[in-house]
Amino acid sequence: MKAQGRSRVRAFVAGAVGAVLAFGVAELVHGLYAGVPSIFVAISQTVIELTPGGFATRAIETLGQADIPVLITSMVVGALTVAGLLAILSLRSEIGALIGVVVLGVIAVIAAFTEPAFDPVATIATIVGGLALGVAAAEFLLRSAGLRSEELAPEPREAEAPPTMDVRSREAHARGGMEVGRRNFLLLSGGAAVAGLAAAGAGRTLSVGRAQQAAPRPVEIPGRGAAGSAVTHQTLPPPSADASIDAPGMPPLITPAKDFYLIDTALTSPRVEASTWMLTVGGAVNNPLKLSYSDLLSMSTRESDITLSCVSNEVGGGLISNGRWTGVLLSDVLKEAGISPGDVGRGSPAEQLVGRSVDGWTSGFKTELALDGREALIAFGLNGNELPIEHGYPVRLVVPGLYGYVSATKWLTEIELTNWDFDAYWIQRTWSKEGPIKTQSRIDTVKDRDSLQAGNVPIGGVAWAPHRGISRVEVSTDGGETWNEARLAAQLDDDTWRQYAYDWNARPGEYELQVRATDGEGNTQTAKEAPPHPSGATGYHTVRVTVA
Ligand SMILES: Nc1nc2c(c(=O)[nH]1)N[C@H]1C(S)=C(S)[C@@H](COP(=O)(O)O)O[C@H]1N2
Ligand SMILES: [Mo]
Repeated sequence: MKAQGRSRVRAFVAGAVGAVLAFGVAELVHGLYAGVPSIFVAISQTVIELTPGGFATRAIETLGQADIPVLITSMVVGALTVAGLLAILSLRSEIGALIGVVVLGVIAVIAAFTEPAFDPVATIATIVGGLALGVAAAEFLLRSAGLRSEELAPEPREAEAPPTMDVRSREAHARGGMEVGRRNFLLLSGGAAVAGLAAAGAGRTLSVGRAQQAAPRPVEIPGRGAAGSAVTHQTLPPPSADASIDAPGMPPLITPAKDFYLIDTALTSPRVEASTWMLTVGGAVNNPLKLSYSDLLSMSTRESDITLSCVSNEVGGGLISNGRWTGVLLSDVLKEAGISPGDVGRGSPAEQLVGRSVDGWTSGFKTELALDGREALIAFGLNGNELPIEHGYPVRLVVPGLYGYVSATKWLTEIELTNWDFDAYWIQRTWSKEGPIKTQSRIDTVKDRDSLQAGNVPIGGVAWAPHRGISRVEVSTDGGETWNEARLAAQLDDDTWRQYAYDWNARPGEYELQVRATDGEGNTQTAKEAPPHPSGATGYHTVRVTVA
């Protein structure tokens, strides 16, 4: 029994080491040649995509934040476990184990083929080669552990045997295999595992180095400033000073690109070349279009200040940022495609505008929202520079007033007009079909559990109700019993957040600070608390402080 247990452990180790080598080599090939996707990332990505809605949706929606380490760890543990179990299985049925390996290979191929861009021959070769190496290594370890001899010999006195450094120990030969002592088995497996990890590490380093984007370049529009053209390129003046309130902790009015919140389902951002990028505008349009990057830049462009927010943002959370976007009006492109407002009403075949990404991700919203005068953009610039890769380079959608999950497709490659039946990525995963951004406000200058000095304390932050604008912000210092009018910075745009501050004369005591905003239509945000799922969090941001 004991000997059998030990065989199993060794077989498991052999299989796991084989998996490390297989993934290590695949990762190294990926590092050396971008045409082969990271098989590990591809499989993890497929796991994300296949995870159904409900419980998992929040975890996935916020993958951009903290859950990647969790996912990677479970993927590694899962892969090693499967490989280890297959090696144990191979002790009884080599055919069974081999079938298992083939199944793994097929899964890897399918996963890799869902990656945006790859070289199929090299990818298959890498998967087959990696698996072959992994199997060979596991097989070698199984043999050197004496687990491939005709019958499993008991392991006599091995513990007492003096440790020996020669791999092909005589003692092992005597029993018909090439069994090595425990220490040598550990050395061999450890060495192979280290080699696999080194290959993986080298591959990662190479691919990360390749993915590093030079600092985003300034947006350059050929022909900007040319006289006598029907095409216009509208830029914005710097925000006026009165659009910002100066208080410690207040977020900048326009979020620097490097601080812009990041949410997507991509484990690694797709790399799309602007020179080969194409946008298809199709579906229920009269005049299907194919636009290159330079086609897009030869249309009228504009800058627009638009606050983007994630539906997963908790009350008081940071999944919201304000950008100065450069792009082409979605309505101009739809016009070129032969769409007019009369074509997109309820029940029409063009009722929904679906944005598709190179990675297959989709968003969808009422087409009429792109035609009602709001500055919905096909955007290629953020804060004067080209889009950062992780924010959708070269081109994405930005629609004022809608949460990102229904509208803000990054790495945009296709716009399809279709009827309302189609459900986009997060809708299939149980989030609301329509995603208007809810009126919300946040206290930034004071943090929960702060201990403050008595005296003047500015309670300030941001309030937002994009496309409706903010007309009023009130602050309570007594948990919502009474409310004080906050002063408002000038509204940069109805599509952006608005800064506010209330100058509080704080006296010693314990306080519950709250904020509430009223939008441009006169509706005050609801006090009713709701979680982000399925249509966005509500309730008042509450901060408890002690004043001494
Ligand atoms: N291709 C792609 N586009 C996407 C997503 C995604 O997962 N894939 N996530 C969306 C969501 S949920 C949000 S909130 C915004 C976030 O944009 P940002 O990362 O630039 O802030 O992008 C949207 N666009
Ligand atoms: Mo989102």
